Amino acid sequence: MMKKLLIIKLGGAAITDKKSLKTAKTDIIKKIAEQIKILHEQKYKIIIVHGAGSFGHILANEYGFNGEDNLNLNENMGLGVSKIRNSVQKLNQIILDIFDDYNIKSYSIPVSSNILKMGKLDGKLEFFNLFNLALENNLIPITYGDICLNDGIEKFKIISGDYIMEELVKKIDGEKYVIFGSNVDGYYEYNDGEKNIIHKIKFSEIDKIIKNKFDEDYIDVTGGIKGKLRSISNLGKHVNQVDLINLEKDNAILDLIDENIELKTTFTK
Ligand code: IP8
Repeated sequence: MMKKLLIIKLGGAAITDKKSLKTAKTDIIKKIAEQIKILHEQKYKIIIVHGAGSFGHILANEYGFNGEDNLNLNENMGLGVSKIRNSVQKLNQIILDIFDDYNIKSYSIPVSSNILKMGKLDGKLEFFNLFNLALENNLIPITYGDICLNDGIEKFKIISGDYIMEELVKKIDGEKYVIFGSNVDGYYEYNDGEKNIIHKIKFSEIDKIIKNKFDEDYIDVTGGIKGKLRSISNLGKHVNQVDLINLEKDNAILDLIDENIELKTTFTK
């Protein structure tokens, strides 16, 4: 039987300590590696996209890449681009090294090796073929939120892992299962001071939720949970289901695949 392609986002908050510059949660990354290894052995095709966490957002803020259009270019920004790119590459290397310890066949594909066209990844790019080719050869492509050179008014642009997820889902063929891993048990709201996980949300309801109040992480230059919900809403145009789970929990990915997980948010048509 053909196995689905799993496209898994490792959220920055799950794999790094977002408050502490360049601090990876290696224990969590090891837990994830264990599960990826098992799923790959079970013949799932897998693409990994990881966030930048404290290797990207803190520096991005410091150098003025705050989510607004970066039209007011100053000399410092070039230095920022260099430092941010270096730093997210370092996080990628930490993940690759841990995956390597588990003999996971990963293949790193950084988006910053592409020129963006008007702030977007160009659909015609060989870039996406690399993912297909890696998958065909039983490798696990791994990419991440990054800072890229841009052919447009803005010279540099931060590309979030969530946006990459959207593009991958559009451009990679086959049946896909999309998983967003975070450090929370799902999407939650506070009712009378109590935190409540919303277990099921329709893609069509997301716009309404975005207009409501929710937790916003101020150092997240790519929009925090709001940006994530927007991406999930866009993904709803291409897939039937997206699951949001807590990667800090042991075996969260395996339990989700085995339909043996209680706390999660499932987004559906
Ligand atoms: O953590 C952001 O990617 P994200 C990338 O997936 C940078 O939103 C460089 C801040």
